[in-house]
Amino acid sequence: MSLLLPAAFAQKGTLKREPVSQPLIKKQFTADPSAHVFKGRIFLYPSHDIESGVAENDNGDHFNMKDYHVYSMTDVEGKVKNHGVALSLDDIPWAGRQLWAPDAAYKNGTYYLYFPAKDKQDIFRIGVATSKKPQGPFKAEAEPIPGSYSIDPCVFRDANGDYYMYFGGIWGGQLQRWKNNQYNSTAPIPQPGDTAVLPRVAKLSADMKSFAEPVREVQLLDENGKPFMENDKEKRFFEAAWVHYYNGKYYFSYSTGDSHNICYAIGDNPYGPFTYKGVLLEPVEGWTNHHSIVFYDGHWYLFYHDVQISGKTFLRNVKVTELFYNEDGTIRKQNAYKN
Ligand code: FUB
Repeated sequence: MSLLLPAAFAQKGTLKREPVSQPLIKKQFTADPSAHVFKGRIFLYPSHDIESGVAENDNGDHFNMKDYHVYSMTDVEGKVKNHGVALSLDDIPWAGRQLWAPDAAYKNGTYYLYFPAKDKQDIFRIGVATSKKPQGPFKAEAEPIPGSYSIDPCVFRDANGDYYMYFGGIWGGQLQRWKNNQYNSTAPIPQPGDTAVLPRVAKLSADMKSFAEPVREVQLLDENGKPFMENDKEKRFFEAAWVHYYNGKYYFSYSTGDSHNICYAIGDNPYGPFTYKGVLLEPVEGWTNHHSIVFYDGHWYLFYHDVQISGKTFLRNVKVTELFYNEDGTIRKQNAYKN
């Protein structure tokens, strides 16, 4: 099979240090990997990065993705299967542009793909599409999820069968424009001295296609139980929420965006409060840092991305490394590079 990538991209290695792991997928650019175990396999729901010719800016307009592919594997060191196009922008009636980081969930024989896209008014909304197979193809609903906004949905299934969607991202993700679930197109990006913008959460309704309750802020607190300020750039929420459960606790992890960490906080229930515990993945090569955490075959894995293949911040490649906990439930910090 011929390589889909131009040879220059496939050969260019830009990392200044040696990475701990190699790209999982080399024939397409992939990012924001949401991993789930379905039917005994790891399924990956990544963004599909492309070179669209849009100039880079702080709004992220250059992340101009037009479809999703789903991947799966039985072994993190084995073959990764590309299941082909799972959903295209052209098949989403309400969407205008920019298919950003998706997630997936399963309930009662149906698989759900959740995805952010700008609507025809250029406002980010979150859509849902369904399939009888984890790899799709998925059929999008005619409208976005009512009351949804911003980017980076993460759907978490609690042990009692309730599902929660976490979402939000500041700057180009537009989260700063939403206060009390009302939109203000002129709201500025957060400034030093402002209280940090909080991620959002809502329980999903039984049909998985709407919110069962008003969207609320996720309470994210610093080590001293205080809200983060925008000045706390190394620790405050920016985008890329992910929630997992380990040993009786809920772990809320996220990217700090312009300081490029993946941090995590621990809470006692799906709404939090979540108290900051530290960095779990240090900055990777490239501007964005976005991850997921999944338990498979007796091991915990951290999926993430960097730009090892292309050297370009909007042409990323997905990777995986094992994740380890300390005895007290904290997570051992991952360095994406060998020391
Ligand atoms: O892939 C587009 C955006 O970049 C994602 O939605 C963010 O989390 C960042 O990774």
